[in-house]
Amino acid sequence: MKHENIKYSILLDAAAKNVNPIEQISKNDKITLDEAYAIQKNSIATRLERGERLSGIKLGFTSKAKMEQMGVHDLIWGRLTDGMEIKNGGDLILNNFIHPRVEPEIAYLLEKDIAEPISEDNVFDYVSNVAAAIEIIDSRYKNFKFSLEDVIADNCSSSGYVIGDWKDFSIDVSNLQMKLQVDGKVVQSGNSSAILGNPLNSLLEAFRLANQYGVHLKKGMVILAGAATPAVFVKENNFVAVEVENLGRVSLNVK
Ligand code: OOG
Ligand code: MG
Repeated sequence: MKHENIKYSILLDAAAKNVNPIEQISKNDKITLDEAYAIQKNSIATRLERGERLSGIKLGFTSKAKMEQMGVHDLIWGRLTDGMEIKNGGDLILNNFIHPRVEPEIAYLLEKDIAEPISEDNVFDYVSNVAAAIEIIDSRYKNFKFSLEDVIADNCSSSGYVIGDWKDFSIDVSNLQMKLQVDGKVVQSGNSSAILGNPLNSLLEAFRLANQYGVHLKKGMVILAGAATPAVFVKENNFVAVEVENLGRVSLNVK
C-alpha cells in the first residue's frame, strides 16, 4: 500500500475516534476505487486491533433517493463492527459522533458461515432472519461532503446501527412501506422496493462483493441492505424510530 494511503487510513480512523472531521482526500489527491477500498480496509483494521470485531457489512447507494441526496451514483459497501451496534431502544450518544444522520434500512442475519457463492437458490441455507433497522451514518469529512472514492475510503460513513426484532427470512420484503420518524413525526417515508428493486438483491450483491474482496462472512453477522430514503440529521433528545410494514419497529434515543 502506498505511504500516502496508509496516512489517509490513519487520518480517517483518528477522525472517527477523536470526533473531529477532516478534509476530503479528493481535495488533495486522486485515488482509485481500489485504493479507496484498501484505505477502508486498513482503517477498519486499526479498529479491529483495538479490540472491535467485524459484525457484518453494509451496502450504500442502493436507492435513487440516497444517490440523489449525496450526489454519488454507484453502489458502495462498508464494514460493520460490534462497536457500532446500539441495542434496540438504546442511546446514541451525540458526543461520540461528528454530525450523525439516521436512515431506514432492512437487515439480514447469517445463520451459517458463507462457504460458497450465494444465489437465490441457496440463500435460504445461509440466511435465517430479516429485521427493520436504523443505520447511523457519520461522515468523517467536513460538511458531510465527499466523492465516491472519499466515501468508500471512509467506510461508507458507517458509524452505528440498531436492529429490530428478528423475523423469519421467508417474509416477502420486496414491497413494504418504510417510515422514519423523529419525535413521533414521519420525516421520511418510502418503500423497500426502492432498495435495488428488492432488498434481497442487495443481500445477494453483498455476498458477491464480500467474495470479490475476500471478506469472510460468518454466522451471526448482519448485512444492511441500504437506505430506502434520504438520511436525516438528529439532535439532542430526539427519539428516532423506523417502522417497516410486517417487520415492526426499531428505535433509539439521542442523548
Ligand atoms: C454514505 C452511506 C450510504 C446508504 O444506505 O445508502 C448508505 C452516506 O450517505 O454518507 O449508507
Ligand atoms: Mg445506509
